[in-house]
Amino acid sequence: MSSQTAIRASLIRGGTSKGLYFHADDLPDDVATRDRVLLAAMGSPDVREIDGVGGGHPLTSKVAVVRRSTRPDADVDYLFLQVWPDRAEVSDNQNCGNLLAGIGPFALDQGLIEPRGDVTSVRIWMENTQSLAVARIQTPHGEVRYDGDARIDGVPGSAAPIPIEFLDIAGSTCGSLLPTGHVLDVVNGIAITCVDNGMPVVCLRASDVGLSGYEDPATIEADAAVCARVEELRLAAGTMMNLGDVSAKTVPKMSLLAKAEHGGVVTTRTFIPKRVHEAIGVFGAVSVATACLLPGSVANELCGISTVSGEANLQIEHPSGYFDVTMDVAVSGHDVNITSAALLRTARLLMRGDVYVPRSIWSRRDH
Ligand code: NQM
Repeated sequence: MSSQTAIRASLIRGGTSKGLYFHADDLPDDVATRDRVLLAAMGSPDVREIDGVGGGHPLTSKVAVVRRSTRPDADVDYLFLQVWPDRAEVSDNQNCGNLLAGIGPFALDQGLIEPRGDVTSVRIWMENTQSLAVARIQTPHGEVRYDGDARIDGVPGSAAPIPIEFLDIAGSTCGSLLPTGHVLDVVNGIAITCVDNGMPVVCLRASDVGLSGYEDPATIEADAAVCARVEELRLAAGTMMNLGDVSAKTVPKMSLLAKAEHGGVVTTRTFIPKRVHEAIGVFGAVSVATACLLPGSVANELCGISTVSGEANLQIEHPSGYFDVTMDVAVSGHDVNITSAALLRTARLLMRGDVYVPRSIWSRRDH
């Protein structure tokens, strides 16, 4: 008998992240056992994740669990799990819009749904935030097409475009778009805007913590005093955003803003939360773009956009380029409602097969 348990899995780049994608049925039902299996598969805890397939960074230590949906409005359900590289912890407290880009290709590839013509719309129920996304996947000749000429910043080369649309993500984690009830709060003397349009994010001026906002991620991570100050703000903001004690949580994200440098609306450096993102998360970008449209927010003051009803295209600058977000905006009096958001991602299947974990961690016969 083999000393290892083989588990069906695919390794997929989704947007600017990378992770293992599983059928829910191939993992243990018991959450504690499932988490031990995922930690072993990724090689956590170990900063290099040398004894697993994780990449030693939160952006490359991710898992998607997918099943056929029983909901009438969805094709598949998607649960995102963040596997911490450096500590033995698996967290479901946030969503991931980057791995989301790989869900349609995975579901089609694995026969969880059938292709429908040259482009298949896949309706995805995002379990972490209890909200829907629709991703349009290129399926000429009944197969997922991965090559194409769509480019996203943070990924070399080009690939098939995957446009994704969200309808109802406002307040999906914190309960409301403005979880503190205000567009502007002051914490430790620093003005912040707390927003949740798919991801809880705290926007603040980079200059308020002594940065220009144009530094590269490694320079910011090396500045222990800045990191401590940002974390202190995050802990305070987390409570104000109805998230409780966030010391062990991956939300809220902290987005340090400065005036746009390259023609976008604003420049961002985002703590996710202990590392600084090389780009920006998908829902993170949607939340920052939303803050840009809210009069009186830290972001709006920096970018000076006057909000109008209708379609708004916003380019959010980040350390490796731009993130384009398109939103439908409805303004009524002082209220600004974002009725939908859309963006472009790409994804690529990198490997399909079995990932192995020691049998002592999970023997499928115990399942
Ligand atoms: O905000 C990083 C990423 C993410 C999450 C993070 C994401 C999102 O870049 O939707 O995609 O903020 O933890 O994958």
